[in-house]
Amino acid sequence: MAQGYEVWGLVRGQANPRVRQLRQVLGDVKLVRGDLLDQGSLISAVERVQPDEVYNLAAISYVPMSWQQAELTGEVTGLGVLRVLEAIRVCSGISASRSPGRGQIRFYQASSSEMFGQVRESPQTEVTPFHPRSPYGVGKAYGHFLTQNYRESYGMFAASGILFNHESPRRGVEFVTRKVSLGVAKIKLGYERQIRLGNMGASRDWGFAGDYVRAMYLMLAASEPADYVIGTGVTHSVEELVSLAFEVAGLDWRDHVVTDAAFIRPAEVDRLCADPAKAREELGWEPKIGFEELISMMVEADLKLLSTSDHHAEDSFGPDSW
Ligand code: GDR
Repeated sequence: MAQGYEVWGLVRGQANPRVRQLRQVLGDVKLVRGDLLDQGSLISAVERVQPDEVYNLAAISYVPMSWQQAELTGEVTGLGVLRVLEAIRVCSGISASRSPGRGQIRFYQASSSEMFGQVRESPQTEVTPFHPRSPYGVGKAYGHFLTQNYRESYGMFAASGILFNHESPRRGVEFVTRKVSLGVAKIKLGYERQIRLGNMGASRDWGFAGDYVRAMYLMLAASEPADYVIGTGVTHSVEELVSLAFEVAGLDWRDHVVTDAAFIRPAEVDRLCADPAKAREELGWEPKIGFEELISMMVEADLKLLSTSDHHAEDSFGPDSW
């Protein structure tokens, strides 16, 4: 791709409908079968692809779903990390008595700001203690510690990016930024009149996914593996997000937004804010796109999507409620 990589994606299941979407968006990505619940399939995938780098971005990633399917979340979001690390370890012949050689497979784990949960300090750094508030956050904390542990136990090049919320027009419609940008576009074009939301008081450090993927790449290009907080350092409430998104379309959110208890979580993460100083100093990473630009980009992309086709975004990206 742009960096000269040959990129492989892991796909699971039989007749997975997302494969067609993936082909449309990312035609250059080669596909290999495998499942985070199936250790042997991951070993086969690593043997087949012979990767230089492995990025584990797979998870049950929608936080509310992790209460409904807590065990599955533990298996995929938590133990899935163990299975990927084991596949790399076994295929590379690494053991307690045999360290990785030169040119070893480099591993990136997608850790999450949800691990901080009920925050102990603000902004959050790589050493802020964890207090996850959902089965998802608990699963991510397991994967994070395991990545550190394989680095320390076996000397593997295993790095963990503690990424705060990262968004783009490709975001699934179940997440709040896209739910709002798509909802605004539907209201503007006269398809709908309301958006139903949960906790408008929650605050997040929202950044642009493209900037964050660059950070992942830089982590694996570094001379030593480490953990890095990736975020913008700027926090906004859901209400501010909503207000801005409606403003981009020339509308007033108060005329269209309704709160709905169905979207309130059993335990909430109230406020997250990153301190990305380590990534800036050690990786030279900085986000290029700020909150206003990001939300404008998403609203404008959805206005364009809905006005140029009869495309039903929900059908492509999953349900819009849980
Ligand atoms: P989050 O993202 O849980 O932070 O995890 P999400 O966009 O789902 O929620 C952000 C905040 O908005 C509040 N909220 C709503 N959220 C949704 N989805 N729908 C609503 O209607 C709504 N109303 C208010 C939520 O309560 C929450 O406080 C994301 C995911 O991508 C994770 O996988 C990732 O690890 C973290 O970001 C970093």
